[in-house]
Amino acid sequence: MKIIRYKSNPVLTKENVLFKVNSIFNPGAVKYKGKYLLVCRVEMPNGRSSFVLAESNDGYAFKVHEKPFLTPEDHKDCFDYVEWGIEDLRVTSLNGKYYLTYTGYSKYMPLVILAETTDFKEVKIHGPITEPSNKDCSLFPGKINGYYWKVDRPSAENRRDIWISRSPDLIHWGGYKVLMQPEEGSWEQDKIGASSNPIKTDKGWLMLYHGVRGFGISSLYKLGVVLLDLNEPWKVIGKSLEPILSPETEYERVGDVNNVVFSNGWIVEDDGSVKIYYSGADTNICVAETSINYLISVCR
Ligand code: M1P
Repeated sequence: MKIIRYKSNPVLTKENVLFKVNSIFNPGAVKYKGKYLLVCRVEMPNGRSSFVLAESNDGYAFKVHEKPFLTPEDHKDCFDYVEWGIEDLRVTSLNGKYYLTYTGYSKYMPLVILAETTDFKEVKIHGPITEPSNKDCSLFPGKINGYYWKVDRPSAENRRDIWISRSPDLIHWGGYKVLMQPEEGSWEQDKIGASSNPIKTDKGWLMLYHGVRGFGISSLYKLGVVLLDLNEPWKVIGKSLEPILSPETEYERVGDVNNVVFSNGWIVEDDGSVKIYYSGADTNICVAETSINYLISVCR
């Protein structure tokens, strides 16, 4: 199975949200109690983002909750670092809990916030786990060599590469290494960033990422995939030679930011198929389907 866009995309637009928002996009995704759960970014009328939950029995028809799930104001102990919004959340199931990593925006520039929940009602906010500037943080869904691992993108001074680091407790991080750099002269040449949490396969950790290339005054955001070594996850052992998803349809080409496909959530089914939740043009939520086998096969 290649990548197949759902025929009724987008699955969510701002018209599905019961309170006033400018847009709904960039969702984290997880299966919770048999349901598909999206933790969606909603840009509020003041231009700052919060998160709202949307749930579905089949992965296509979603109902958005009536109230926001998490807002900047919920961050009592670290409000200064999220005052301008919280964005692009990734969900990772670890140790019987769901860990949430997302971007906090403020006058200090973006940094990564860690939080955890068991029920998607009560959230324990741990606060920043990076300094600014940093974003696009995903956790590996298990320990490797006795450590937790994360990928992210330090962004200060125009850094544009993905880094990997390790931690004994998810709070204190070190052992930083460059994992991937954008390939010069290609579709990803300007910058890259990790998508959702890597998936463990018998061939390696499968990781989705976005790559950006500027064209005139706009930038094209596309998706690629890499395979990382199972025991030494800082080693890239395979990489898609071309993007696996590019902006093509009207709902990916035209919106608040034109020509963007961006993903921070995917769900693997028991049969090895994968639902990639993504946004078109920073304006809606879409789903595309593929399989683990296909994604591995394009990594050379
Ligand atoms: O507009 C496309 C994306 O731009 C940014 O992506 P990056 O993480 O590469 O900097 C983010 O603002 C993201 O939310 C947005 O979808």
